[in-house]
Amino acid sequence: MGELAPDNWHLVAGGWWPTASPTALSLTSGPLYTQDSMIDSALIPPGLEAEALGALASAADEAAIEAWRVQWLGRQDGRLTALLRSVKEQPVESRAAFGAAANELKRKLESALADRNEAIRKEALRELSTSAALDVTLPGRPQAIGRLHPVTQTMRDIVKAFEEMGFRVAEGPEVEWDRYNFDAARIPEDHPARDMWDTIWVNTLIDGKRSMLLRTHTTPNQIRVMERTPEPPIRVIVPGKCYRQEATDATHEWMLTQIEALAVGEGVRMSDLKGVLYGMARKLFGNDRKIIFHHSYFPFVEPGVEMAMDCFICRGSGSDCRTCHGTGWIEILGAGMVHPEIIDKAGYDSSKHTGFALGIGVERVALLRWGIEDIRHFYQNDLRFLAQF
Ligand code: FA5
Repeated sequence: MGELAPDNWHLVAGGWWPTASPTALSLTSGPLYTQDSMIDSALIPPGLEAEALGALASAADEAAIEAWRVQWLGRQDGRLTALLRSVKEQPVESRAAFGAAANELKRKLESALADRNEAIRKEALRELSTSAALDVTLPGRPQAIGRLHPVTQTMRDIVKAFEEMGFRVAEGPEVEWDRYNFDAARIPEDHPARDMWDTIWVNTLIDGKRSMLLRTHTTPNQIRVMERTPEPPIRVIVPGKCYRQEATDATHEWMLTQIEALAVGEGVRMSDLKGVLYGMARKLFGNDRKIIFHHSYFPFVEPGVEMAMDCFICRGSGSDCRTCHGTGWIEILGAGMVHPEIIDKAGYDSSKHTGFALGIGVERVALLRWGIEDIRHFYQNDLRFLAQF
């Protein structure tokens, strides 16, 4: 379109439109009129359709197409919208024909817009598949789904077994005071029993003394729980990590997980302790595994026992099995009746209240469950090992 108005046309919404004069309608037709168009060029400015379609064809991306849509079909200021609005200004005798022609043009432009959008989308996909050498028809890569560490799984199963027997769960600190880890458990300084736990100390002196350590067992939580409980009954378990300066081997790690269990009340007996241990073992291993109790010494219980299960590697035969060190058994926990002195120190009356306590090694239980021959696999973070559980 030129700057000067052709005869009988006026400027509407950025384009030239026939004037409302009936004579004008018969006078307009021109070189821009497209042969295949069904749109009457006597009513709609010649070249308008060609101009719109030409602009659409040269819109090369989604943003340009959107700009075109707003310019031509936009509800507010679209050129075609303005054309349609101008229908009511047309003389009555040509109004219907004008409206039909304008609507026909609108339909054409909308259809051309849809085609152009589709063409651009296909072109983008084609480009992506060649330029990025991406085969969009390939199935997606499966996502690796994480899972709980086998020691965590085992810990949760033991906790659940105890919860089903009426125990509640408590927590205690991993960095512990000497007096909870040892003194309150009847292991004073220079007591030979301290050698049973090769301790990792925190390098902080209080009154010139090492007083803080990484707890060597979960037993200090027996004391912490009793301190917080004015009156028995108590039925509690305390799971958590412990640390020892160990020379590691197939069944010993320097970091281990224990679950402490404590039951205090009137008339609690050794047979209750054995009942709880059999209950737990049956839940975790079924009825087939063999269990053995040995007498053992722990300063905080009297009497004390250790519970072991038949070795899954040598099937209990011993010989030169490196997992059970030839004994045929793998020890999984220490236990016993809470020492009366500890009951009394907690403010209870040991002539009335008795209790049992036990400390399970969770990694050992996990070894037995899955027949793993070396405890050190657990913390080497080798996914080929961990992904099996
Ligand atoms: C104790 O730690 C006592 N506190 C247990 C106890 C609690 C006895 C309450 C009586 C009453 P012991 O050092 O034996 O005991 O350890 C208990 C269990 O932890 C062992 O049976 C074993 O299963 C596990 N365990 C001990 N040391 C290690 C280690 N280095 N690596 C892996 N597991 C271990």
